[in-house]
Amino acid sequence: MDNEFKEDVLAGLRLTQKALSPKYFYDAQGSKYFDQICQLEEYYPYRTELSLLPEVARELQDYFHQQSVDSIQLVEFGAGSLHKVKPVLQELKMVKEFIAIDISGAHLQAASEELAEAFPDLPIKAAQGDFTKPIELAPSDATPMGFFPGSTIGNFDPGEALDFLRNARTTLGKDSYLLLGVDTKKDQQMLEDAYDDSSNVTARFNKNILTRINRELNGNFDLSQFEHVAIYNEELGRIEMHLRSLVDQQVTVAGETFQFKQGETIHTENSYKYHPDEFDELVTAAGWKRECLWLAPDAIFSVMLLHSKEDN
Ligand code: AVI
Repeated sequence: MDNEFKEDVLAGLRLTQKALSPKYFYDAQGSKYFDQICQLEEYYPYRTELSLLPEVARELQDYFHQQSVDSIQLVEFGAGSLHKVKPVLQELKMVKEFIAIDISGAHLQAASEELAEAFPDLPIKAAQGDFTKPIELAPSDATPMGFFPGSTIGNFDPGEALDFLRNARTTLGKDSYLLLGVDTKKDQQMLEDAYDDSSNVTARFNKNILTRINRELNGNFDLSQFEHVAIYNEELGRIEMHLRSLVDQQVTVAGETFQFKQGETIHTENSYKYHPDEFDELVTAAGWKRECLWLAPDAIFSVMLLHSKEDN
């Protein structure tokens, strides 16, 4: 992991448009900052999706009854803190087992133990793994349903999102379902405020990647010489986060020196926003079919149920 982090960071800083992968935001401090972001007034996706989920789960219960599905094997991808699955489990009584997959094993283990206290009768399994690749699930008689909330799919480029959807179909198999949270296109100011909040929590979250590089890769980034930038790229339909150098400067990481011009940026994250119909093109191309769509008031967030009917 250390070596992969080092190679990825060095390769990213050698690019003409310097870039770092957003997956490296989430060290212990970065995960804490992300939890703080979720509590911000400006960051609407977290609370909006959370308030939609009880209704979604109640309607799913009726939908599955109509489909004669009476038991579900629920599989959460990139499970993290397991906040979003609680309202689903509370309402969707036909879930017979829950499997949480995440790259960070330690965080997931603690969250699963807490979940087990709230749902003592539910078999819960925490599996450490890269959920973006196909995974072998333990055989089950229950109908598999994947769960990928939070619009984390928006942090993938459309090509990567398509790969994720295809791989999820392979993992979940024939006649499976996928419940997805997808953030929508909306007023530009609302989007930019969500990623550049007035308390500067997102700025600290973004800059923390430099602190991590300093600590783990013997870097000497001076955080006061970089500013957080979040802009909506309308053409590509995505929020872009960058760290912009305030001066001409040079920075050393793992013994290699990098030059920065004043105003030059490191691109740290994309967060794509999709109209439901636009997202449907990815869904169809990946072999899924959208069965249900839930929109929050003013269509500021969407949750959708996908179904794969045919064999993979
Ligand atoms: C995790 N992911 C869905 C968040 C998002 O909204 O793209 C990450 C984030 N970045 C800045 N604020 C939140």
